[in-house]
Amino acid sequence: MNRIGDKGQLVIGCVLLQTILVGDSGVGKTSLLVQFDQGKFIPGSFSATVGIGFTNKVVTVDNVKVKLQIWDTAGQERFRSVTHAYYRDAHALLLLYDITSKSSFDNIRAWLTEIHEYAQSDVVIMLLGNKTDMSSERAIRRDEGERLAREYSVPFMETSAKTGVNVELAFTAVAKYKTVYTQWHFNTVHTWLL
Ligand SMILES: Nc1nc2c(ncn2[C@@H]2O[C@H](COP(=O)(O)OP(=O)(O)OP(=O)(O)O)[C@@H](O)[C@H]2O)c(=O)[nH]1
Ligand SMILES: [Mg+2]
Repeated sequence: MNRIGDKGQLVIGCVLLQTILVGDSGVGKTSLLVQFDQGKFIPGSFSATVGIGFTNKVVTVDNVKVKLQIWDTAGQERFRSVTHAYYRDAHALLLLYDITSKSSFDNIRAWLTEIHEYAQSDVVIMLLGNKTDMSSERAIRRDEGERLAREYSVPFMETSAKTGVNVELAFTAVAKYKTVYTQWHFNTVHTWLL
């Protein structure tokens, strides 16, 4: 899938990036994906994901087309064994907590233990504190999220699936971290199929 990039360079190939959304039930994984995919937020009653769902979305990162195949997992404990099966093939992982829920933040360490057990060692992990629009109910300060992310050497962002703040940025950031490319020739970018 070769094409000419916007700076006139030849772009070769297309990268497939398998990305997985994980975190406690109710933190906003499905909402984040809907906001990223369709640019909308559906308010109202919470409908927990059953099993797993997936969405494809193509983003362009530094002139490289990246096809994100995003798996939206169920946070509920009873679906955990289904989710484990998907960790192994994931290149990138978005781990969410809800800034208004201390328990969802406290559970991040357990999620990271699980990730290290089941995922590939080179998986790119990004920690996201979601629901920043609910500032009056905030239970976890931004710097607490930053500190935890630093402890595990993972990038961190606060997002809102409702307003869309940082949603696109979070997905393109993981694509950027994981997209492998080299300046192959003076004006040629070469990409690998992951
Ligand atoms: N205000 C606000 N509400 C949100 C946000 N993200 C999600 N919600 C709400 O939080 C509830 C749970 O959101 P979901 O996206 O279904 O949560 P989930 O993480 O997919 O939950 P499981 O599928 O059970 O794992 C819903 O009522 C959403 O409307 C956000 O950024 N801001
Ligand atoms: Mg869900």
